[in-house]
Amino acid sequence: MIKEFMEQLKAKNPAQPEFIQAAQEVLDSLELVFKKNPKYMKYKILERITEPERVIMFRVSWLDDRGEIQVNRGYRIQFNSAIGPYKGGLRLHPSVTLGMLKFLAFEQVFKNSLTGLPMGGSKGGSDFDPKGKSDNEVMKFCQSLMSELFRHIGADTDVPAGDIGVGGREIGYMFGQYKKLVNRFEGVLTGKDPKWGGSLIRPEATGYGTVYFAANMLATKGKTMEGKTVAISGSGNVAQYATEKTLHLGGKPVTLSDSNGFIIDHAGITHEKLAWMMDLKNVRRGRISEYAEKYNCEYHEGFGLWKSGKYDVALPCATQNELDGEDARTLLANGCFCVAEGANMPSTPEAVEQFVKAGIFYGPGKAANAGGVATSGLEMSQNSLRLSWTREEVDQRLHGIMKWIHDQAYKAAEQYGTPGNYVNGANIAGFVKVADSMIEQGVV
Ligand code: NDP
Ligand code: 2IT
Repeated sequence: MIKEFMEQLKAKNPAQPEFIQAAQEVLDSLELVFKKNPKYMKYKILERITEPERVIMFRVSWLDDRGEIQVNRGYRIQFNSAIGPYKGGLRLHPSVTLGMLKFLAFEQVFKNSLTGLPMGGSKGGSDFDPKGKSDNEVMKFCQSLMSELFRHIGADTDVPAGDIGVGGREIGYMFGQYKKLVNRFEGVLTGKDPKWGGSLIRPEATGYGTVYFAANMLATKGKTMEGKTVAISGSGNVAQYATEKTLHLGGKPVTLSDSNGFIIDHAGITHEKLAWMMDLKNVRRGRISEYAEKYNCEYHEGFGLWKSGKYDVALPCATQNELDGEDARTLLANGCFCVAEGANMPSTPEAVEQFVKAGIFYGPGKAANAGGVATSGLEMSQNSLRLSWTREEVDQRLHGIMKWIHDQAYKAAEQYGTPGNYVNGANIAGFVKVADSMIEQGVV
């Protein structure tokens, strides 16, 4: 049944390999649910849940510093609003296509449902490459993007946030333009600076949440992060705070990467080295190779990080499909027993299969990295209340939400006869709430 449906989905969505990959993974888990609950067939939930409610594509023209006209393509995929206003990040990267954003928006639907907060799923962005652009050019681009996007979003309609290539600076430029256009100060974006409506802990939340999720999985067998050697990929927002939380919990982070290569610091990345790296990446916008020069450690070009040594825990925090079947086999052969995904769909289907078969603690992105969007949900709540919670209060809530997500996924996996399989658990727990809400709201 799922096989036939996937054939139709592929025919309907040619040249969208990431979307098909994400859908296949979710649907494989749902076979178990459909057998138990035929109502989802009757209500054509598969057909409806794989079709975005709305796709917006638009031209983004702007003037670069030389006065030349540049043209990019902007997108917003409003995938599902059954349980709340659309919610999801904006990605700025040259690899952005419609299919890429459809995969991310689709994942977001289930992830947001898992958080227990009232948020639908969406994603957007552009093929604009922020690398090598001046602040002025980034501002011009963000303003142009928002001069179209503003009419499709709103605090109760669709609330974008950051993702690859979108951090505090970009959110600031977009928020300024939105406010000017609508003449309203509202919580239309999350990841804002705390001076103008942002939540404390939102920058930290995805990375912190990923490590909390890993710790929750380990705790089911009485283990902790203490003393574990941890491989982390990426060096952006998620990787930075995954590194910090690993240190807080007594682990030893030893790797980081960017799109050029990776470093291995056998002595361990300390708080001081991390602070230097964050300045390198967030302020000076340099390359990770400079870390190796500064701290005299190994640097390798390319993507060999997962095969580069013996790691107890792996936290992929860079991008989709960055860890393949061979990487997974090598990690397992070298004794890795815990993988928590800070990035969205970083493991290829073959890698996922290896991890699940080996029965290690494997936390898929839609569960393990949900702390970011969950804290965005907390930012929305604070904006609605017109007050701000303390760091401690937000962190405590984040802790509670990550435990809730873990337990939901853990229980659903058990209930459907695949104990310890967080892939099935997360997909099923995320799906049921959205699907039942869709049925209750009629054929719309
Ligand atoms: P950033 O832009 O801050 O950092 C991205 C990092 O990944 C950089 O080190 C970047 O290297 C590397 N990277 C990006 N694309 C590629 C690529 N194609 N190949 C190799 N390396 C790459 O993004 P985030 O840290 O915010 O996002 C990282 C991942 O986490 C993404 O999958 C994102 O969807 C996911 N995520 C983010 C959340 C958030 O709140 N920000 C929430 C949940 C998930 P370089 O600088 O060289 O490009
Ligand atoms: O993939 C993700 O969950 C994000 N990029 C964060 C989305 C959000 O709305 O905070």
